[in-house]
Amino acid sequence: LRANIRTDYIRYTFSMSVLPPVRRDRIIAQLPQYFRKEAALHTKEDFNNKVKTACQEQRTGTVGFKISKVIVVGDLAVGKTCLINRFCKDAFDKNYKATIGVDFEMERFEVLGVPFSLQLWDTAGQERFKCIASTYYRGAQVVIIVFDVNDVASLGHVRQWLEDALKENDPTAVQLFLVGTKKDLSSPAQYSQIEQDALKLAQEIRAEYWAVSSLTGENVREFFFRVASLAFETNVLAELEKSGSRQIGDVVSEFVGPQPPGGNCCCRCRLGNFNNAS
Ligand SMILES: Nc1nc2c(ncn2[C@@H]2O[C@H](COP(=O)(O)OP(=O)(O)O)[C@@H](O)[C@H]2O)c(=O)[nH]1
Ligand SMILES: [Mg+2]
Repeated sequence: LRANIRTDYIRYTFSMSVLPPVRRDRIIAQLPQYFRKEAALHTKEDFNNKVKTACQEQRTGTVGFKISKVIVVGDLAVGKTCLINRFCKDAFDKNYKATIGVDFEMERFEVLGVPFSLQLWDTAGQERFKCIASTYYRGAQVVIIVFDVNDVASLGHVRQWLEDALKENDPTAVQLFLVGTKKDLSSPAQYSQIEQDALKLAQEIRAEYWAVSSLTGENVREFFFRVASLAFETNVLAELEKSGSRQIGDVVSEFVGPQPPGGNCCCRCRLGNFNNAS
């Protein structure tokens, strides 16, 4: 406990004295809405009341020092790096990273007045060889699986990416997003066709579905704000539960898509279809 307090103190001192204020365009005061109601992690219009109260009363414990790990996976060339660059640098297709191994970007937010950071991990092309190191996956709170809306095969590989990511994580604790990229390249007719399949898959694996274009920027900011908000909300609720002030019966995340057979479920259901198929 003593060591914890000390680390928190150091982090606090560090954040107070070294870090610049959060960018004005990273301030979240209202819950950003889902993209499609059929495949949303939850459909509430506002942040959980307990979370709002805790933030108002500054009872969010260590959440203000917390950094949530977000990993981005998916086939090579579906647009993972461009998606991260569009959000973090507001640029498209610049070669910011010519590194070997893995790399991450830090994005600092302020949610309901509380500082909150996302650590966005991007691969350096190892997905080409299907050999992403387990350290890349480990400890992820959010898993973003990316596919190209113009490439049906990349959607077909989503379950494999999910299985790889969940091997290293507690599947019940992971918040999952399925993101279709390069929306600018598809006609409305083509897009709506693949969206049907993507929504169905998102419901099966209990992911929140989004479609974006990193080229035009469509939905990119909205998407990451939603990720930050839901991750934050979950962290505050967990913190409240830890401190015992949460009442039994509260729901942290309520998935609204059809429930997979077998009722209440977590990872087994997420992977069930895949395992059956193989
Ligand atoms: N038209 C269009 N092209 C994109 C988009 N996102 C990525 N690309 C292109 O797709 C290719 C692969 O992108 P990249 O981000 O490197 O894919 P990664 O391998 O998944 O990281 C690049 O040539 C990008 O210019 C997009 O939203 N629209
Ligand atoms: Mg890349």
